[in-house]
Amino acid sequence: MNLSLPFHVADGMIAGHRPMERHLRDVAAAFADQAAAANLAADNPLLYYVTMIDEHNGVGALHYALGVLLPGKVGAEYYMTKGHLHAWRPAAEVYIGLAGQGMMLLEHAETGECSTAPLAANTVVYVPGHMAHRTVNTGSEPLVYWGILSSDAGHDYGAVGERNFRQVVVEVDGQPVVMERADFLARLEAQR
Ligand code: S6P
Ligand code: ZN
Repeated sequence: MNLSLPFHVADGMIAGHRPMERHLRDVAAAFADQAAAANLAADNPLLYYVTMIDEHNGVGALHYALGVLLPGKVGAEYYMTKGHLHAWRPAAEVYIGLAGQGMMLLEHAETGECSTAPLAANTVVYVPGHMAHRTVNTGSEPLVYWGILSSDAGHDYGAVGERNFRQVVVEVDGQPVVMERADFLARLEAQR
């Protein structure tokens, strides 16, 4: 049993473990600007990779994952993760930022209440249970972070896949801005 694992902040790799990669086409449906996503589909750039350590299981055990979200945008919307709820809704999670600059979008599964939290080097974020969570890279360097959660949490991508998040993080005049998706879509429509 591995109780100690060396990892490298510089590239977000854990020795002896192969990360799971997500490319644009895996996440394309989540981006508001579908025309911009379609333009990038042929290149299908890598958006992020995650190494999940899920070898410890049972009551009280923890899973933990090292994520690397690359810098970039689809239209004006920053690169982001698919986002998910935990299958066991009450399960919370702690994110520890190691490098880069970004934020998390949080949205309550039942009440729809939205909040944002900065996630960056030297920042820790507590994600309460019942909150869908998505990571967004608003900087120019890779955003590297640990996520630590109960081994019983599980990942549920279904609800987020259907509803998406109510808010988007987009670049306006060179700055990251959190906006209602509906307002951003109206802006896009007005520009066409
Ligand atoms: C695991 C933790 C993260 C995410 C990673 C990718 O519970 O929340 O490691 O898996 O940020 O996001 P997603 O939504 O594609 O799993
Ligand atoms: Zn999670």
